[in-house]
Amino acid sequence: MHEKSRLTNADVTPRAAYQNRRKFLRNAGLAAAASLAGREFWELASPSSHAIAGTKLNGVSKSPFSTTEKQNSYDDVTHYNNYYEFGIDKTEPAKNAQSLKTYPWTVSIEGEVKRPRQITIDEILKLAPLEERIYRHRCVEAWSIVVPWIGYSFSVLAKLVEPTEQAKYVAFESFYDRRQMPQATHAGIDFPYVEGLRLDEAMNPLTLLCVGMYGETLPNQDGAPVRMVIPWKYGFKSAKSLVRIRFQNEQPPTTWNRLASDEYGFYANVNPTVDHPRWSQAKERRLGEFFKRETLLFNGYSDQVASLYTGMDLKKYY
Ligand SMILES: Nc1nc2c(c(=O)[nH]1)N[C@H]1C(S)=C(S)[C@@H](COP(=O)(O)O)O[C@H]1N2
Ligand SMILES: [Mo]
Repeated sequence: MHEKSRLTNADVTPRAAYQNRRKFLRNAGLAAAASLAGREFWELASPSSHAIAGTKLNGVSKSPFSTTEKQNSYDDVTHYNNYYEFGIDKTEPAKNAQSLKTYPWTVSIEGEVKRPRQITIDEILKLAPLEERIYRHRCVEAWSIVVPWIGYSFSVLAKLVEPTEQAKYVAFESFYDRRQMPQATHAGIDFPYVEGLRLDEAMNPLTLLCVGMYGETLPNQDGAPVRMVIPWKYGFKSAKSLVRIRFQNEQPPTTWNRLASDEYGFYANVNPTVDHPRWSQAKERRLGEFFKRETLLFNGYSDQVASLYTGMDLKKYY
């Protein structure tokens, strides 16, 4: 991954100003909406505006999987992002992703399943009770954050479509549209962004189908309207803005592995003893903290996931 840039919020619209503007637009009514740009028109005209970024999610329960560690601020998590389709600088997605049209939205679930289907974001939001999962998130670039994500176990979705005996892996594909993502051509990687998991990894209860954070639907820069969160793996495994989920027999190609297979493996489990060729993975910097902290095997989730890798040489399957 490219060198990380320093965090500066100076040229990003403060959240309060952004929300006030939206409130004003909502109150301005439909007559005015006709003259507005596409996304804002949708916010006003759509009967299901609960699917729009930054909308409060109700009935969210707590989860025993949550950490009690101090959460990062909403501002940290929404202004220090990796979302290369919207630029490679950490501050760019907060600005550029606002143009992403996240409603209506459909995810195609296909491949080795008995019931392939298209599922809308409205259906995804209602498929299971929403849980808050406060997870550690560790980027391969050696920074980390603690985020109160919202969603439910990916296994819920998998059971809905009934994987066949042939399904051994799950491939995830992010949305890609050059017109909505003009910065993507400068990223130096091929889009759409693709990722994958072994089926048993995908079915682990920690693997989260994520629709929100901090009590609200996902901000665009964090992968609205639906993304993966796999907390024991490096952040790049958690694909944003999903449009396709494919169950299959073969191990799927993954974006960073395709680009540099010696640097980014398929498994990408957080492991302080397996260094990235260009930097050590032994320590990490929690955003907002000065001193580095030790990185934990499987990002501290060994109890839940170590058994998935019994008998595997983690230096070989990195
Ligand atoms: N489609 C897509 N998904 C992506 C990325 C990306 O560039 N494009 N970056 C990954 C990386 S490297 C990280 S660390 C996390 C960052 O998620 P966050 O910005 O919500 O913290 O998203 C992951 N998912
Ligand atoms: Mo990352």
